[in-house]
Amino acid sequence: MDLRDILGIEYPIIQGGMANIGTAEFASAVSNAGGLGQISSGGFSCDALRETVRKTKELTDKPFGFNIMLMHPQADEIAQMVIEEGVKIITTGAGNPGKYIPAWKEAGITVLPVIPSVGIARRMEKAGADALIVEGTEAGGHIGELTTMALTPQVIDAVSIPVVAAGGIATGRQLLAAFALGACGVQIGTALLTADECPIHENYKNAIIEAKDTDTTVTGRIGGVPVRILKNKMAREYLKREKEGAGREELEEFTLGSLRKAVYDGDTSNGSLMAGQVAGLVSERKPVAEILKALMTDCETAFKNLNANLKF
Ligand code: TUI
Repeated sequence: MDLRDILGIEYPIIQGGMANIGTAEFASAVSNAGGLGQISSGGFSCDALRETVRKTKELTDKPFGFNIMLMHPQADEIAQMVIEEGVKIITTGAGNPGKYIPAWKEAGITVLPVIPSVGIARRMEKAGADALIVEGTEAGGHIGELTTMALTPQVIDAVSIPVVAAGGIATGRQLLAAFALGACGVQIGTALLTADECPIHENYKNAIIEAKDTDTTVTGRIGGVPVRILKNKMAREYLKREKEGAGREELEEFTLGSLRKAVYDGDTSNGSLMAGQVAGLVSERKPVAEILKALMTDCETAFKNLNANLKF
């Protein structure tokens, strides 16, 4: 099944639901460019998100998604609000959306949980998910243990619903690789952070552009929730607190508060600059439409090169 047919979009590319970043303006820019833009719930109140849904509908007549971050303190209210506002596509992250799926399906919503392992994939299929987004540990933000390369084919073998690959995808070559693994499309985040329409602070964009392959680290592996961010003073401070035995709640608050500092204030020392391992591949500022187009044309070129070079 082609992701374009499942979601009614031009390119098989979903914008990841990045906390504090998926505004009406950004999500609609991605949708207007032919991908699936997504409103992100992380960092916003339920009331603000209701307005965001209404505004996004004004800014695009194309399909768009709504990502529910399940650790959101208002997750229950948001899960109901999206039904009331007529959202058509929901993705979820950072938890198990099983209890909400029956009501969403009743409302005719297409549901794509983001999952980090085969066990959760199986549970989501049973719960009625329409497709899955398999996210590898290369991704930015809250992550699981397995890589996209290892996880994607194992989930595809375990379920019979379509699978989208996420984590570690920023180029046409990686898009092709995702298709080679059996995915029907991709979700990208880091590759969109430097887009002209992306609402993060210029300093955050510059940090992504300057990042090299080894510049991300994972906080929260010991005492909190694992989150991939760019290495900086904040990351060192977090890892130190974690080693000293800080509690999960303190660490979570530390991360989410710091994300705001990165996104809004451009504080690259004390902010939590969530980014995937592909930050080292992201080196240009471009409009969203150019990023998506380049992914597709580079994927096609890579495919032709494969045909020319791969002999059996
Ligand atoms: O959710 C994400 N990425 C995120 S959420 C986020 S906001 C945040 N900031 C600080 C701390 C915590 C959250 C930033 N980035 N990606 C999808 C994702 N989902 N990754 C991992 C999971 C996941 C984990 C456990 C999905 C399901 C799950 O199920 C556990 C269960 O209940 O069985």
